[in-house]
Amino acid sequence: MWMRGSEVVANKTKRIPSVFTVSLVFCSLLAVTEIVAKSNTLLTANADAVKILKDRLHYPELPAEIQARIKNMSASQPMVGLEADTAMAREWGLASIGFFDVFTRLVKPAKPQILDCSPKVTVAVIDTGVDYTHPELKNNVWINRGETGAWEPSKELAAKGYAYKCRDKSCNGIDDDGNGYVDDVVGWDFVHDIPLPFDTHGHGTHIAGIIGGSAANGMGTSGVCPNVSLMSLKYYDNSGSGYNNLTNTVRAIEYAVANGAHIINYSGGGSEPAPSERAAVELARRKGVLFVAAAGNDGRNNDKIPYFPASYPLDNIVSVASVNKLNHLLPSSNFGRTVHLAAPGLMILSTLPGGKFGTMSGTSQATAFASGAAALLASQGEKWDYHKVKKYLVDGAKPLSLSGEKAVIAGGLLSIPNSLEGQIAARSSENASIAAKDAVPKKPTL
Ligand SMILES: [Ca+2]
Ligand SMILES: [Ca+2]
Repeated sequence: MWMRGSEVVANKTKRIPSVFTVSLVFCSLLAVTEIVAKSNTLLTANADAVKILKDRLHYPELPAEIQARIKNMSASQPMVGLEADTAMAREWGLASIGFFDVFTRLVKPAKPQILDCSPKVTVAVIDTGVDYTHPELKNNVWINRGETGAWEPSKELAAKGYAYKCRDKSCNGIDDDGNGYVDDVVGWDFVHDIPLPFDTHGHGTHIAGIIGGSAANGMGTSGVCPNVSLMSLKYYDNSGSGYNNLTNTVRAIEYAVANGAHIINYSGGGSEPAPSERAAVELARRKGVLFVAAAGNDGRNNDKIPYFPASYPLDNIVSVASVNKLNHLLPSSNFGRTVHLAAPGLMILSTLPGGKFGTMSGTSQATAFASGAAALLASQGEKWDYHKVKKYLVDGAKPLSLSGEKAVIAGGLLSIPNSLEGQIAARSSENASIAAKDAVPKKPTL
């Protein structure tokens, strides 16, 4: 079949994670790592996740080490709970976005108008997969309820001699919820087309931890929205072709939209547009999904040389640049009037596969901070509306001296307190106008 010009372009297009440095600091960095090593109860999870994962050992694509870890997961146990997270002080990003102005060190709201992050909010992490067995992430795994629960083969199937080892919807080999994916309980691995989107790279797990790592469990740090539901969608394979990574990106976006994600985090991209990808982000827009995307790490102006998907001119996209501790744009970060926000992106401490922690840098990490903030705003009891949440993020940004062409639309840095205050103010002004309308008499009083 002949390909149209645009599809030839798509063939060359690469979609790669927007990270530029990785520091996999394992055993020596943190006391956290020692805790992980000593405890035999850290691989506990909610009962669903334990059952689901244990039933998945027959997937040969997973490395033996990971299969062994899943096999050794223990049954659900109470979390250690309500203990300040040991590494929180080392993670400068949360402090930089004003997180501790509105949340305590146990990540409880410091003001009565502010609500906790809600598990009803779902963020799809379209990335290299996620280590959903990580002690910081396992309690925040999105579960597809259409693929859980006891199951028995029908009499017809049994009569045909079908032998089912698994008597649960999560592993019966049937697409119980009819969404086109068999046994997709925690998301999907589009690279291998299997239901286990496990991360063997590190990038996706790092991103997931910034968005929604657990708080007050005495280890690691905290995500910006530490109770959010994290849907894991693996699109990236570093040995795969650019075309495959793009195709898998499109499928992952479509999955996220069809399966209830409010926010999509896409910490990746490439320099060439692709009609199929744009159509998928437009679909997300029509379905009311916010698409938070990395501005890219080429150190250039996206207004002149765009970076996709961040640069598609769609109003559900939030494009994010990265800054350091001094609020200077990283030299590697893209910028421009088509970039919405800046967020922390240098040496960010977060989760890594295997129960580990380490730092990574780039607009990928900045993007995850913005997604976490969007999830927090979505948790405040207001009807979900991506327009509003994007506005709170952009209007609430803290002005920085990003000048000239290096400015971004918001004029600066993601600010959790400002965005939450903007949301509270908008809500009270809406309530006031409703009250004023109610106060108007229905008939003139003569
Ligand atoms: Ca399904
Ligand atoms: Ca099933």
